[in-house]
Amino acid sequence: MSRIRIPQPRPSEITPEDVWLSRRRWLGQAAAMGMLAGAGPAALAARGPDDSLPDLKGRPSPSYSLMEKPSAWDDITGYNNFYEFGTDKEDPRRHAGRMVTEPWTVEVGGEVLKPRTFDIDELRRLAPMEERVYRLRCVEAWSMVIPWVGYPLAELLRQVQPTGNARFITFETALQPEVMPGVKRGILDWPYVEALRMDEAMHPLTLLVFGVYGKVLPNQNGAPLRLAVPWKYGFKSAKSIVRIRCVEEQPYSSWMIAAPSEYGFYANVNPDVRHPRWSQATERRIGDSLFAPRVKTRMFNGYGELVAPLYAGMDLARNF
Ligand SMILES: Nc1nc2c(c(=O)[nH]1)N[C@H]1C(S)=C(S)[C@@H](COP(=O)(O)O)O[C@H]1N2
Ligand SMILES: [Mo]
Repeated sequence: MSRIRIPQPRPSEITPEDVWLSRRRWLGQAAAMGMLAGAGPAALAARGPDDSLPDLKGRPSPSYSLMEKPSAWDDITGYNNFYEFGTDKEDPRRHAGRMVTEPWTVEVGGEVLKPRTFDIDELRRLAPMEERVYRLRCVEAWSMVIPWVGYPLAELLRQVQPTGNARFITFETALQPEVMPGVKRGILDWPYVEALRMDEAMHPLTLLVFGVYGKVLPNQNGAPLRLAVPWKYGFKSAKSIVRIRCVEEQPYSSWMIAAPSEYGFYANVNPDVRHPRWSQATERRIGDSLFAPRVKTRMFNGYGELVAPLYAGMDLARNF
């Protein structure tokens, strides 16, 4: 574990200049509208979070947050990709309520010194919860701004102590075919599996997420725990995780198996590398008016100052 060097950004490096600019502009607007009193992104939702969900608050983490207005609760929880429940954006909200999320355990093993199965309550108490506003950029060229609640995945990995052989890590997600109409229809090689390189998994931006907007995750967003890896296309951020394994060889993810020419192992957001069937140069911001211009997609989804060193010397067109 100590062999893995975790980049520790200085505060001045954390937020690119244009984000700082939008932060100042946004603060000005928010102050003018009297919105700052309530503080926290939850106070800014067009329509607030669902009161029936239990609270899960996190300490705001400004150094890792975009200072942009979060997308509406309704978009974040009503326009989803969770193929186990179907391929329409409305399917997850319609069907995911039937997923059983209690009891829930996560088995962590493979190349680790202390393999262990954690109960979800144990995981919720493992480290202090933070609230981080991240951009989620889907490979389908749309994006949202989401206030996640969680802590760095590195906190969990510290507990199990990856061995020197651990070069990659896989995330296997829930498989409940009786309540998952998408699983019955094929589509992907189930269970949904994603993977990262070990240094990506240990990076302080890689968040293990338990909540959104100050509430525990709704099922359609990957309850009870999922990843948020904000510099990569959204499909890398596996939902409803049940098993984590540290491994030696580069694994195959479900999407790589389904369409190897379209979905690579790295899947770093990159405006210069086309998906074979569409450009990745711009994105549609969910919630914008139909007449709003598309937004330019940024290298590493705007997180380049933090993560570009991970890929020094790599050809990112080949390693897409
Ligand atoms: N288990 C699982 N995880 C998944 C997916 C999925 O289909 N199944 N879809 C991925 C994709 S393509 C995206 S864009 C994000 C969407 O997360 P959200 O619906 O919470 O915005 O989840 C990712 N995680
Ligand atoms: Mo996606």
